[in-house]
Amino acid sequence: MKNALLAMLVLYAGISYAQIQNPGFETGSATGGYPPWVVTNISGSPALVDGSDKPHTGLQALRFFSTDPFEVQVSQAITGVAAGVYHLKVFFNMPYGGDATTFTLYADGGLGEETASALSTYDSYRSLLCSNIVVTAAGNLMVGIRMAKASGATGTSVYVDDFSLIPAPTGLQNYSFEAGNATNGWDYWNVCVTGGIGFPENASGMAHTGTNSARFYTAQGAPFSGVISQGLNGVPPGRYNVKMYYHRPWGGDPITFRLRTNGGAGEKSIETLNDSNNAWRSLMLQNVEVTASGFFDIFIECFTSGDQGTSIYVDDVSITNVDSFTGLQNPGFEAGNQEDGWDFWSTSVQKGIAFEESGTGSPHSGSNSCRFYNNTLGSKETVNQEIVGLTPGSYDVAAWMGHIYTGNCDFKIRAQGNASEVSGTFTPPDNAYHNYGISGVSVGSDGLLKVWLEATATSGDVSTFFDDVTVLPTSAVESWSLY
Ligand SMILES: [Ca+2]
Ligand SMILES: [Ca+2]
Ligand SMILES: [Ca+2]
Repeated sequence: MKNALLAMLVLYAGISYAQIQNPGFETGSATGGYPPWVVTNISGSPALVDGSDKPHTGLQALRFFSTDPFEVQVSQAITGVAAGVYHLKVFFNMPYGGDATTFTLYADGGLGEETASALSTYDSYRSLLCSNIVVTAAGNLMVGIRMAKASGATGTSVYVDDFSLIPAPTGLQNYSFEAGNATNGWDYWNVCVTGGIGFPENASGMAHTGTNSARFYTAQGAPFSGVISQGLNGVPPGRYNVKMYYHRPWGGDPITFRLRTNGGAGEKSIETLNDSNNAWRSLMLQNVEVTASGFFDIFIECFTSGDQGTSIYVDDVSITNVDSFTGLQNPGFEAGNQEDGWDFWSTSVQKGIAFEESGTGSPHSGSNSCRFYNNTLGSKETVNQEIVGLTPGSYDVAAWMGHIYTGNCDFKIRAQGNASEVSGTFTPPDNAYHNYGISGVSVGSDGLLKVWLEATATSGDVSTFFDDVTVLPTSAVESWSLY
């Protein structure tokens, strides 16, 4: 179905549109103001002071100063904007430090306010992007930024410069973070601090693919939270898998990564704790519905308690239409990058195909399996799949499992449809492959079944393998050994 927004974008392609006036605060002064910008003190009374010492470009920037808490807004009403979808970008700065200040960029094109926020305590200029502002046929657009210093008693200067209004392209942009950098912003992405202490940093030379990725540096002894986000539009309606790669190559604090999306049918999220990572890992959210609006918000959130300094990297975000995917995908871990269809929710997943030792541990069939390496007692690794399109009824879930090295492990299969979760734990007596399964998992009218395969190290050094997963109606199971 052709998206109505695509048609709107075609309409204004090549047509000039009314722009933001005095976007770089080059006209005016701290004493006379910067028309047509309107300053409103929401709380407190910060002073509008000369910002010519730290312009982002040109000779001047907007600057407020206060020792006390405040919230101030600067805004501008624009008329005659061609109907369509836009992104709004601005640069903000706290070059002298001070008390933590939240910068909230906002815009309203007639359908209500869109916002994007970042937190700063001390930093150079950073960019902030507010996505998918729909300007209606009336052509009116309100743009502005609010700066809120919630507490503290330190003299604090906040700077803003270079607003820009950008016609929004359709679909996912700059998926591999190859365009842009930490100070100008990665094109079409927000890479923003949302809590604690840290800042975006250049990531050249550390990439999952290409030469760049998105990166945060988090300070020692301070908690941190950040978000890497993009608002897509013009995405054809349907079901999508959303996947991203993350990395924490220098050690440091455990990081929780959360992938959160909204395609118009409500939020959906998945998260993983990364506490022993030394390689790129993936996180995938499955079966996200994008509605006819074509808007699709993707947020990659990361959190740390902050005892140690840490660098966090994210690269290669993808969206894959899975409308044609029904039933169990890639049951033998043979397809593509081994993980097609599966979300490896894991800290130490390795490729089964790379296994070169003799004895058990080779794939049960084909040339691949799902391999986890567990060298920490009690470490648990999970691979999961959210299966859609099943006929309602009772199902059995089984898989072949094996392990190698001196240690031992427990395997677990969990599955949930429209009733309580069914699970089974299995402790193989030896290192051979065994087929274990669970029975009687109820699938309802939505045809949805979530399956998790888990391996937990119970002693020593152990690599565990899953292969040849089956999901079959209970009545079809006659010859399995079910435990
Ligand atoms: Ca300027
Ligand atoms: Ca890249
Ligand atoms: Ca296989």
